[in-house]
Amino acid sequence: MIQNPVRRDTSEIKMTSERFEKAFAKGDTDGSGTIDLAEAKALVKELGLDYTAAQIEEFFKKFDADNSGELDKEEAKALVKAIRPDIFQ
Ligand SMILES: [Ca+2]
Repeated sequence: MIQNPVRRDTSEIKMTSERFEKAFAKGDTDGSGTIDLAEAKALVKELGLDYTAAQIEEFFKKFDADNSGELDKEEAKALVKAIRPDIFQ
C-alpha cells in the first residue's frame, strides 16, 4: 500500500462559520476588521492548517483582487475555502 508521507490526517478539522469567525478575530491582531499578509499567516496557523509562508503569500495575492494588501472577512473565508474546500461545512 502506497501512502503519501507528507499528507497529514486533518480529517478531524471541520470548519464552521463560528469557528472561522473566532479564528478571524484572533488573526486580526490589530482589530482592523481586515487581515494583512502577516495576519493571514497567523489565521491559517490558528485554523490548524499546515502551509508554508510562500504558499499563503500566493493564496493571499490571488484573493487580494484590488492589491490593497488587506483581505476582509469574506475574502479571507474565500481564501480558506479555496485552500481546503473539504473542511468547510
Ligand atoms: Ca488587521
